[in-house]
Amino acid sequence: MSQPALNHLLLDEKENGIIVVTINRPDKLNALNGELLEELRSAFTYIEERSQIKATILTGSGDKAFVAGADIKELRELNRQTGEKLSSNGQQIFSFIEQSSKPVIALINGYALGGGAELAMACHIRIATENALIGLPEVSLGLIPGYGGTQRLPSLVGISKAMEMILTGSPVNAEEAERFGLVSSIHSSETVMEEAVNLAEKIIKNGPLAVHKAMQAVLASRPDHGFTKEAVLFGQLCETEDFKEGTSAFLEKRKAEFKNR
Ligand code: CO8
Repeated sequence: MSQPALNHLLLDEKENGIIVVTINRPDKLNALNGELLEELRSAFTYIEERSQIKATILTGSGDKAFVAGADIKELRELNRQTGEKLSSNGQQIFSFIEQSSKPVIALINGYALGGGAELAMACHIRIATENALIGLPEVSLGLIPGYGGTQRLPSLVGISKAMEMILTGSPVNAEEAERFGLVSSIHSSETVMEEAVNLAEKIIKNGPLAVHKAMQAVLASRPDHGFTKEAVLFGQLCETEDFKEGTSAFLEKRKAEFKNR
């Protein structure tokens, strides 16, 4: 089986059974456009099918960002129907990553915002660099998280902190993220990849069937009934003036003026 052709992802398959997947759109802080999302699906399908691969490390290129969110330029074009559809399609891709039979470690090297935080939360373990900033700023664009963030964040940090993060849109730094249980450890940017590899090696020494069943059992602790609701609500916001204003303001590099309609 050969690697899929990819424009925005780099796949580095090591001999020890670990693959490093790097999201590679550094000029846009690795923002997730539609093509990139589909490439994530292809890459994780390849990883699932290739028996030599035992664990994945997912990171962003450059030292500034893991992923700065969904591509706001593409979001601006959405309407109610396409918004709901895109949200539910992204949810499916992230759930596919979460349901992978092999562990996925998110190495958060800088900004993990919006869809980027949601992608990291769909991974099984998150570790961060000291400069990581993790948050769900969608409300500042007149939106809500639409790739499962409203469902995964509360199960990681509890309802009150999740509400605070989602309603203020303010990010947490690496230390706060570790304190709230959003990441499991923090490392310098020089050592973080080595730490991720050590962690993956420790896991893949164990029985792969047991590792897979353990991940399934842990994930079964989270209720999954809110994902559809999140996509519907996301779609509803895509037909509001506030959403047009929020996304336009970001692209025009100005402050949004919301009108509550
Ligand atoms: N989308 C598109 N372009 C982006 C994004 C993004 N999310 N983030 C950064 N960029 C671009 C900038 O526009 C800029 O491009 P250009 O050079 O062409 O002007 C380039 O990346 C570099 O960014 P900045 O100049 O802004 O870099 P700064 O260091 O000044 O700031 C920040 C870094 C603070 C990260 C800033 O870029 C920022 O605030 N980015 C947006 C963060 C954000 O709001 N993310 C959430 C997006 S919404 C979302 O993720 C929804 C997910 C759910 C979708 C569900 C269904 C569709």
